[in-house]
Amino acid sequence: MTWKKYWTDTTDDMERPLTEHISFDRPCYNLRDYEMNGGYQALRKALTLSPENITNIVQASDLKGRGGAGFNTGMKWSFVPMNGDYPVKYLIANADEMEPGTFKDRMLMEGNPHQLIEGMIISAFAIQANISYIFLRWAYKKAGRLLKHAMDEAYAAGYLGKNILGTGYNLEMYLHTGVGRYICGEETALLNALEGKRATPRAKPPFPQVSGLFGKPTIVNNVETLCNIPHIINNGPEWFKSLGKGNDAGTKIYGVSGRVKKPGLWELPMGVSMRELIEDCAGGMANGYGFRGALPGGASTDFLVKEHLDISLDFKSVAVAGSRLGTGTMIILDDHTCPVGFVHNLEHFFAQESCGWCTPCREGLPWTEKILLSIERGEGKPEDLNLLETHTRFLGPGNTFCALAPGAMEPLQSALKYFREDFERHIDQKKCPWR
Ligand code: L3W
Repeated sequence: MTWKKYWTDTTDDMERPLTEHISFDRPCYNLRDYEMNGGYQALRKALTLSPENITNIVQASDLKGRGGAGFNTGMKWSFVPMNGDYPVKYLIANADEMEPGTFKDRMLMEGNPHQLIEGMIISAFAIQANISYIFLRWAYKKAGRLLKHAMDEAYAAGYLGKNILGTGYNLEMYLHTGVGRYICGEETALLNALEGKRATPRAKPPFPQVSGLFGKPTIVNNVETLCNIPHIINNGPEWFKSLGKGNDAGTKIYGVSGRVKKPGLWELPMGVSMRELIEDCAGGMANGYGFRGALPGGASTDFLVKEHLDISLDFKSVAVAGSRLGTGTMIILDDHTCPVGFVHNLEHFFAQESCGWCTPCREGLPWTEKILLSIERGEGKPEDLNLLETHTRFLGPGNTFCALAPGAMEPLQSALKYFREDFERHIDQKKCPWR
């Protein structure tokens, strides 16, 4: 599958800074194309500003992390000690995109690799890091080739390496490919993997901003987050805020997958409604299929259902509705798909991807998966539903080392809430009603 099939170019005149130059006809792979479109002007401007000034601009823009958690980017940068006691610091692009249903960062890296590189150089300058890494998902081979080519071009043009554009600022950039584990998307597991250790999460605090890679101050940001930085520097924080519709600033690359007419990715104002995304962009449900629910931000978020169709897809509104915006790439549950089988499939993924470090996650996820499989096969018992609910609490926030298991419990706990009668029918009829 290639993202191109799933990307729809819309024709209205809305500003789409992240994808403006991502086009099938005229790809923006090379430095020359990128510069012709105004590329690296933001870096030139940033290098005339003080690092603190850049952090303040980013903080004022209200850019929030696009990897799933929505933490304020400028605030995160502001935690990095800048008093000269830490000469070694690192900037890392988290390109380990493995959240089910999520392929937005792949489009950004394959469609316009220099945009990420420019965002990284500005971000590294803001925290005065001299070493940066792109931690790339192993399966993203094409993105890897294009990024490597773009990095070589950036080195040759003096945007990377020693004495960047004659300013005295030095930055090395390395492309590091993971080996295909979901847990490496968790920032501290990523740091361990990069150090050559087993990819298990670390306790937080200390946060990576003060003690990260090799114990040095480190910023880890998602690809989409970093791609926004050149545009914020070029156009200012007020412009960025004006792009958003509701509670949040900027645009967002939203996605829809599942049985809709046109699955895809779209760059839209932060805060479009779920209805606009599903009906206007994705063309509504495929013929013969009805909408039952959606996981708004990849698999590790709670279901939203019909009554939520008019909510804004911003961090706060989705949280008020009982879920999380996550990565903003929605997976639709249709009325021909068994919700128990759907959730079992997700829990199978999470159980397989548990790093095994903490007991609740290592033991609880396979147990959860087993119960769901027995219900799906018609072998479930009435008391299994209470047991599953107990699991959602024991594997919930505060009981595990990282967000993997609590995230895995989100689709389950909300399925038990919204589709409970489906679970009960499996148990009563001793078979899956969809088979
Ligand atoms: C300093 C504090 N820093 C938080 C920083 C922290 C990190 C960022 C977010 O998980 C979620 C997860 C997935 N002082 C701080 C602080 N920070 N408090 O802010 O941290 P956190 O802990 O809120 O989230 P996280 O552990 O990074 C991210 C969910 O996103 N997800 C997305 C997954 C996406 C992929 C992918 O393929 N790209 O895997 C989907 O829903 O489940 O809950 O930098 O250091 N007091």
